[in-house]
Amino acid sequence: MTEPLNAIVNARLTGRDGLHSLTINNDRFTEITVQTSPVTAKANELDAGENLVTPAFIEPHIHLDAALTAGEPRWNQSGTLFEGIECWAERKALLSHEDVTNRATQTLKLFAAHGIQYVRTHVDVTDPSLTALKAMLDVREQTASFIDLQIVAFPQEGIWSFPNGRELMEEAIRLGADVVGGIPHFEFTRDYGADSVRWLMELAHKHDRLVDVHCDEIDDPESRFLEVLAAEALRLDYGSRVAASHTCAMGSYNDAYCSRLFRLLKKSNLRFLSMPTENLHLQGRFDSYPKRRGITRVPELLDAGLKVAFGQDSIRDPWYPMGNGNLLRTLDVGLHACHMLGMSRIERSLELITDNGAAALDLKEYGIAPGRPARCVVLQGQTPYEILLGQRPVLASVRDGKVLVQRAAAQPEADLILT
Ligand code: 17E
Ligand code: FE2
Repeated sequence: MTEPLNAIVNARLTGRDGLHSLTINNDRFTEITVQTSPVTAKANELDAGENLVTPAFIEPHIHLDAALTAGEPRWNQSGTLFEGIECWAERKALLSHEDVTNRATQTLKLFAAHGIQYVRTHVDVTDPSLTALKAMLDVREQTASFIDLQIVAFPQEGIWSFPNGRELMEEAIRLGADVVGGIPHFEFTRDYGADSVRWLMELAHKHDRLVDVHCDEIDDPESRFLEVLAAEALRLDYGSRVAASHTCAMGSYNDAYCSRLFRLLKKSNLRFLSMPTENLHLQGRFDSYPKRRGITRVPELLDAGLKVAFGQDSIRDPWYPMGNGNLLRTLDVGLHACHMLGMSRIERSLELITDNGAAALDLKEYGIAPGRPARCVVLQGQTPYEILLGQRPVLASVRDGKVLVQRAAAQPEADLILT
């Protein structure tokens, strides 16, 4: 580990003009001062090189227990969510503690190399041995120096539709899961789905846990569990602690229903997580043409004042064979898929992988401000537009005043020999 930094100099910050110095003391930012001109970095100062510096990236939705298992024991050929769940059930039967800890740790290191310092992972608890959950609790401890990890007790095969589903969820919470999950659209019936949402909200409320439900990840416009989740969040005054993940069906709802729904969503103040690369791949599979994108109404939710963040969901697993840990790639695809390449959207787009993720994860001490933990990333570019165009990996990731990751600037143009 390197010496602690005293400052980061020559930094651009979103929403402020000019260059800034961020001073650091005892792992925390102490002051942000405007520079009149670029300065030479002194010993124990990091030179941001006039690039944009943002809070550390957040991966708000990933399945680390399944990461890096694509093709084992077979490939998902149809590309549907449902075949993915079948492939995963076969792979799940082969899990061991080391298998899960190795793949999860490898993936978290890849994320850290891309400036991610906060991760929420779903872990399948529809397994009587809870092997993956127990392994992930160890991973949470072993990787704490470089990642803050939240663990969701995720019932992949249902709470109502899997033997002892409720007991397994309760046991996962007892063992130390941070977040209560759910999957109402996969339960056998609508009643099971709605009952499971009401039950999981009570469980979370009783044990003072966060909530993150895989909600309506299907192109069926009749899949309306989001309204149940939002109504429960409102009733329990719990909205800022509840995230609705995927909500793909909202891309298929009619506008009249959405108009009614949005009134409730605003009142309940739920958080939203959208996984654009994943759902472009998994959804629309039962359509001929025109084919739906299968992505929730991201710009409309943002314009309604709700917090939406993007996540990767998968990294080379039974649902999605791609993924490289670079959230800028996810952001780029998401902005395309959601018709969000207007410049005013691009300028605010980094919020989708930083501040909005912090709201979804209910992080208490996030952001670049005096008194907050000195955690940030130095990006390759001066503006969000430049950063999106390049999608180059972070130049540095700083955690609690120490440099966690540093790499040389990529200059692809310099490698080109034009004749
Ligand atoms: N499980 C699920 O239900 N949905 C997904 N998108 C993934 C796992 C990756
Ligand atoms: Fe997911």
